[in-house]
Amino acid sequence: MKSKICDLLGIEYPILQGGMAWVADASLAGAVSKAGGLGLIAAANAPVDVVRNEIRKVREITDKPFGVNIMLLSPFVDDIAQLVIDEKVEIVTTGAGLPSKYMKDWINAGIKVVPVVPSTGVAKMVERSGACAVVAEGGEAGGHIGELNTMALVPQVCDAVDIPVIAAGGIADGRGVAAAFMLGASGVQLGTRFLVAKECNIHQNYKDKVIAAKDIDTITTGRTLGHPVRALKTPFTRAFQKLEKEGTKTKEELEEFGTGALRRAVFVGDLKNGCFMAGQSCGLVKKEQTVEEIIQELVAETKEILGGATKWVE
Ligand code: TUI
Repeated sequence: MKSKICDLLGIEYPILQGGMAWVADASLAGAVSKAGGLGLIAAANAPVDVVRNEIRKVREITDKPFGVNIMLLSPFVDDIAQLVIDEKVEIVTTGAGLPSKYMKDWINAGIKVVPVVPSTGVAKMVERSGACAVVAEGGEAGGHIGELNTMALVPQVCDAVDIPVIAAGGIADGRGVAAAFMLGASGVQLGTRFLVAKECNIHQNYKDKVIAAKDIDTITTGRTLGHPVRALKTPFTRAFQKLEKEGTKTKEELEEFGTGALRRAVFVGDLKNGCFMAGQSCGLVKKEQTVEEIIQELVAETKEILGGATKWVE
C-alpha cells in the first residue's frame, strides 16, 4: 500500500496519526512512526519546553520521520513555530486556523508543511503559500471541526489543489481507507482509532468510553463560540450544549466553562466533567491494540477491499 504521500514524507504506509491535543505525545507518535506511518506530536496549548522534550523523546524511540502538529489557537504558537525550526523537525501539520504567517520561515528551514483544512478555499490558500500536501478533515472527526463532511469535502479539495490530499474524519478501518482513495485522496489521517492504542497514554476511562461508544454517542459543542468541537456525550458536553441553546451565558463565560475539560478527560478520566474528544467513527473502534497491530490491520483490510474492487463494475 504505497502512494505519493509515502515518497513525499518518507514513510512506508500513507497513514497519519491525528495531532490530538494532550493525547498525541512521544509515546504514541513514536510508535506510529516506528510502525511505518507518520506519528505526530500535538503541541496543543503546551509550552515550548514540554513540546521540545516530546520531540527529543520521539527521537529516542525511532529514527523514522515524524511531525509536530501545531494548534494555531495556542497562546504559545509563535514560540512553537520557532521551536520546530530550531529542533529541525521534518514535518509540521497545523490545525484550527490559517498557518500563513509562519509558512515562509518553515519552508525556508526545509520543513514540509501539511495544514489541516476544512474547505477548498483554505486548501487553495495554503497551497499558494507553499504547503506540500493538505489534510482535508471532515466534520465526522473528533475535536475542532469545520462545516463539511468527509464524503463531500475530500473530492472537492482534490479538484481544487494540485498537491496531494490526505483524507480525515470518520475513517477507522480499511473500508474508510479504501473509500478515501476512491475519493481521490493519497493518504489518510486517523485519530479516534489511535486513542485506544496500547502506546496511547490517556486515562483508561477515556479508552473504555471510546470502545463502549456507538454511532450516535458524539455531540458537538462550541458552535456559538465559532469553534465547534466534537466529543463523546458526557454530563459536561450535554450541559455545555444546553447552555449554548439557552443563550444566557456570555462567550467568555462559556469559554471559561470549557477550559480544562479535555485535560480532565485525558489525565483524570473524569466521566462527569471531562471533554472526551472523539470522532463519529467511535462505533467502529472495538478494542485496545498496539499501534503496529492497528496499522497492519488497516493495511490488510484496505488491500483486501481494493483487490476485490472490480467486482462492482463489469
Ligand atoms: O484542529 C483540529 N482539531 C482540534 S484542535 C483542538 S484544541 C481546541 N480545543 C478547544 C477549542 C478549540 C481547539 C482539538 N481538536 N483539527 C484541524 C482543523 N482545522 N479542523 C478545522 C480546522 C480549520 C478551521 C479553519 C483549519 C483552518 C481554518 O481556517 C479558517 C479560519 O477561519 O481560520
